[in-house]
Amino acid sequence: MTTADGDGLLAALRGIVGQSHVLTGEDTTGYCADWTGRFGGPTRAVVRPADTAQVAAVLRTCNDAGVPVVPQGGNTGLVGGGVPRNGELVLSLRRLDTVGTIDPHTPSVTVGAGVTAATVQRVAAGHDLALGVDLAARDSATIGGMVATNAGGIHVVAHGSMRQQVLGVEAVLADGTVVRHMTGLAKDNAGPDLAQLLTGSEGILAVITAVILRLVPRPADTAVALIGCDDPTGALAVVAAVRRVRPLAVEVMRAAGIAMVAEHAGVPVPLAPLPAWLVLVEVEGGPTQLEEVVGDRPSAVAQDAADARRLWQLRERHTEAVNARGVPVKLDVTVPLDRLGAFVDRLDAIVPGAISFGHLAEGNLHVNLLGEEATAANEDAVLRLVAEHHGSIASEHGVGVAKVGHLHLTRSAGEVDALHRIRQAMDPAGILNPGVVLPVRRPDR
Ligand code: 2HG
Ligand code: ZN
Repeated sequence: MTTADGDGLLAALRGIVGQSHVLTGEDTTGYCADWTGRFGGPTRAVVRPADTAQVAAVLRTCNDAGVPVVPQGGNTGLVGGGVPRNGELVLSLRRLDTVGTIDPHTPSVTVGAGVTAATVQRVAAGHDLALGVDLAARDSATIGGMVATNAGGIHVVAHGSMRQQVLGVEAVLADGTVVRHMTGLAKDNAGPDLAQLLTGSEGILAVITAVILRLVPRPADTAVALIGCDDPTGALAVVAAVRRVRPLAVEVMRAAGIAMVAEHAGVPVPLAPLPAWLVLVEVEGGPTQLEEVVGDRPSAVAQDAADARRLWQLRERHTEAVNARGVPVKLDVTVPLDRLGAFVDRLDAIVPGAISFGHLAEGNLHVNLLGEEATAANEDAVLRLVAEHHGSIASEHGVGVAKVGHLHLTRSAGEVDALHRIRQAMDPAGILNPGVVLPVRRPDR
């Protein structure tokens, strides 16, 4: 059997995963574009393995044939790291959806890469536990993709990003070698940590097939409030106040974004007049926990669960409201909190129409450029502004293909070179997600 030609390759892949799990032509549509419509391209085929052994066989076959592969989870990424660009094979991990039993002692669960965040939350809730990371795309985002991109979301202030949740990993290298470290031990320092190396590696070092996730206690009660502020300084005062209780989420929005969501989704805004800055806080405990946080600021404190959901919708429906206005340029950045005000002043001068919102406690702003402002020149100007303010150009969505050209603003030449060397060692033929995170290096380098 030769796999160098397309037909031979597809026949070999069908032999591994079965006829119906190698998709071609129109059947690949849902796998070829990202959620915003900004990134994507054709694929020669989408391959849907059922288990780790099949992932290994698919990768071995592709490696031998020199065929590039894009690993894909729930396809909720926003930087073009999980969709084909130029005919690459898509390796969909969604069928790896096994959920193991929960370990109640070191609260944790073993899951396949294709299990969604919402499924883990549901299973964990049955044991009064929760996954420490939660995000708006919970119903589609898969654990493999969330680990591969080190997803953050709304509870980072309480539990950290995916990096802090990973206790073990199973992955397949480009040549089909399966590597496992699935002890799930709370302490385990026997050498460099493979799980941490792969967390945030965006599919360029290996394909994650399973992980052990730490689980956190599920809070018995939570309280939610929307708080109005005049400016970033006022918003940061809320962050300082909420850190004195037990914060679960500290989210920021601005008047233009809230007005856009209210109009798009028909969600009522409980504050009038609309403040320039709005902070949505969720804390552990009852509404009394919020008294000092709210102080005498304009606020709406949720009276019941339905109220809380409505307030959260104002935040979580930003992404779809932005999308309804056209294809955005999304800039997911971190700015040190002590420079947030200065950064925002300059940002507003460069892109006055931008919709920015995000995870305030970490200084993570999602700057969405729309319409005439969605240009490469504005993207470049904003990312340079972030670097000038000592921030990161990739906060929680990853580098993908979107920010490869700007990586040098955040990572030193020495770091980038080290990453190239690690990649070269783990995937010598360079078949895994070429062009993502790092620019493609020619073989003679
Ligand atoms: C969020 O926090 C997501 O809602 C998406 O990270 C951000 O749409 C965006 O720009
Ligand atoms: Zn976010």
